[in-house]
Amino acid sequence: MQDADTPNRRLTEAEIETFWTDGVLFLKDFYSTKWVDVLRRGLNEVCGIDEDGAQPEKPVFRSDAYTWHANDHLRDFSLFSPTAEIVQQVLRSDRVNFFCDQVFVKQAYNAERTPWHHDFTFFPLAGNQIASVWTSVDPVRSDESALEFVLGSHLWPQRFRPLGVGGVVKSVAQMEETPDFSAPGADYRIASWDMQPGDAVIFHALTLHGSQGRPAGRLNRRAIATRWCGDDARYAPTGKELQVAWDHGLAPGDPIGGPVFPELRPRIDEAALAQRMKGPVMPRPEIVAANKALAERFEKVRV
Ligand SMILES: O=C(O)CCC(=O)C(=O)O
Repeated sequence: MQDADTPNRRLTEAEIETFWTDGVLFLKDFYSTKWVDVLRRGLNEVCGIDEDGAQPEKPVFRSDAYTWHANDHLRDFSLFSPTAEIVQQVLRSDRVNFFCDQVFVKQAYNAERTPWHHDFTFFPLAGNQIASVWTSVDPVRSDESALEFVLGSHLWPQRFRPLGVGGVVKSVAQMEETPDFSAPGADYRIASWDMQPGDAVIFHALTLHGSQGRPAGRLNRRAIATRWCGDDARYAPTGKELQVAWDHGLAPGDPIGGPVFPELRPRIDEAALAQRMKGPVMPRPEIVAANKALAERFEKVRV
């Protein structure tokens, strides 16, 4: 199996401290053009985008998770780019497991905002060493379609209600509604960066974030977030969070690991990845059906 690429430099202690103080760290020129290219191909394939073709008449906001199981470009980007190693540094973790990828493609002229949220309440996970790395293969500006972060919010005690497509609540726990942190008069420290392809942001799973829409006249914004677990992360499902349709064999409280959430640091778990390296691994239909039934059952008990 190939080795993962090494990051172009080590993070300084001050940068790692910034991550733990602000909940987010901007990484200029983190991905080489090789990885931007691999990612662009993967996102185009997964989202059916033809770069030379006409823009869609009805622009959409596409969000798909766990695409690395079926798409080889996104598998390679997730497993073999320098991401796991930078996560290991930031999380000050011995071990790093890949949890999943999630693609976020705002097609041209899609003015839809990604609402403020923190990822933690969407994940079937517990722990403090959980982070995401977000990057876009298209330039983004801080005043449109780049992610915006509420600095320091990962240290707040609140857990805000996770809302999925159509306003469906993605948790069974009682949680408060997320305020509009960018409303006029709201007084929060909000940070966002103009980003070029290759730039990335790494942020804590509890850091509140969102993004503005892609205004008319700009092309697609093709982005991905890869999600990562460090030493203290545990599997902690309640039934409604980002569901997993692959057989991972984990029980609540188990450390993250195995073929679905492979360990990549300190070394790549080759045995766990053997099947995926042979070819796509599709979701198990019976697990998809069981997840759907579980979510519907919870839907009836609205929180
Ligand atoms: O790209 C976006 O608009 C949203 C990304 C996001 O919320 C995330 O990565 O958690």
